[in-house]
Amino acid sequence: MSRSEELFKRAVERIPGGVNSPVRAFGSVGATPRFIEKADGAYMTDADGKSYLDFISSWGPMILGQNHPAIRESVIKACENGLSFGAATEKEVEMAELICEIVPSVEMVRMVNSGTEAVMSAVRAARGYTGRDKIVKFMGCYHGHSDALLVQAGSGVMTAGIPDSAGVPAGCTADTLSAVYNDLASVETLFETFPEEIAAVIVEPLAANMGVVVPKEGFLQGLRALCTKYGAVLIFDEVITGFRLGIDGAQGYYGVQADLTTFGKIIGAGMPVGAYGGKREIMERVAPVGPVYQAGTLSGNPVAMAAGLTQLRILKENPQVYTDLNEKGTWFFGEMRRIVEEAGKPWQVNAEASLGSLFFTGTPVVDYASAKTSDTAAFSDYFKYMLEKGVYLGPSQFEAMFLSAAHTREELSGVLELLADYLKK
Ligand code: KE4
Repeated sequence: MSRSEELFKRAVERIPGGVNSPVRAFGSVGATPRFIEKADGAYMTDADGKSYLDFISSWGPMILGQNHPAIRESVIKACENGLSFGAATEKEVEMAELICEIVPSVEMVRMVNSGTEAVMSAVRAARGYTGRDKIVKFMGCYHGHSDALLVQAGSGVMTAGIPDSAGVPAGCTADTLSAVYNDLASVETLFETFPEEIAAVIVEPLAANMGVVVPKEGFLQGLRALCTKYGAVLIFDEVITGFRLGIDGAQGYYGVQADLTTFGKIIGAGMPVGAYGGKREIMERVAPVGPVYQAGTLSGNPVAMAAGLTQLRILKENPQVYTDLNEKGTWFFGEMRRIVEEAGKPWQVNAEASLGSLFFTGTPVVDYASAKTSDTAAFSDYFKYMLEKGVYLGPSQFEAMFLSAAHTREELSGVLELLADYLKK
């Protein structure tokens, strides 16, 4: 029995599914999860000493690669001053100033401890600011596990095939309206039906939790216009895209400004960090200056801020990182598409910048319904083949591949060869 199998056997006794987050369980791909011992650059090494080229990057945070020396050193240095104070610190001011400097639509920002918290808080701020109750989300988008957002969600919810979570009272989702990603008419209909009741529209500006689904031309611009017309808050959930598509995220990449934006992942560089921010007039409704309550013992934790500040400063001071990363992504996913076509397979490769997904369906994937036409059994077979060959993909058809600055073209060429061999099977 491998160490991972031994550890998994123990884990399932004391942790639901043996994991602290469902997408790690490998349940949907029918394999034993690998228990990871360490990671460096583009590689992770499991408890049995086997190394994998890593396409998870901790689900996005490790854009510069794992175990980056400067980030590691900043964490160690911060630890020497203590781990947490429950009091204001200079690093929180620096982080807030840096985010507001980098993202033009963000005038004020509040740190929290996860993307879930960031989204939950942003939705509450939008409701408090507008005095309205309803929110619009898109089927297949995932915004963390707060009650109101667990409606036809993507990521682990979609992977598990549970359209909505048990344990969420009907009242918690009664004001959550679902629209179709890339379908502006589905949003317009909701606004026409509830012209003065919709507090916010929340969207992944580049969807990455039903696999990668790229916004159609005009989709984001249309959401911006509808929210402005009806006085609703446009929330961009940039937990994945923030500081990934470019230094100013999807807003800079697609040229559409949100009223509120949620962040996570990259801003913590692997430490537990989330944030929400945007228009001053909205954020000043948040306690203690306003009536919208939100709090957190470890929010703005100085060690986590040290990690995030180091990563964001490296990204801000080295724009070439994005040029190289996005060119690498365009090449890699373009090659994947070419190899799939040359193999005569109908599969779809959706990609944008350093994010991409191979969907096992002949249907163009533009929304939740088309993503769900994918053959998840075929994906599982592909996943296990790649894992055996030392390539660690997200263990779900409905997750993205994340490239980092640490992935070399030589290593990626090796993955493309494995894909070509696999498709010949
Ligand atoms: P967290 O609470 O997991 O930090 O963030 C929730 C969240 C919010 N918004 C978006 C767009 C997200 O992608 C996420 C979390 N992403 C998943 C991966 N698709 C996290 C992985 C997991 O659940 O273990």
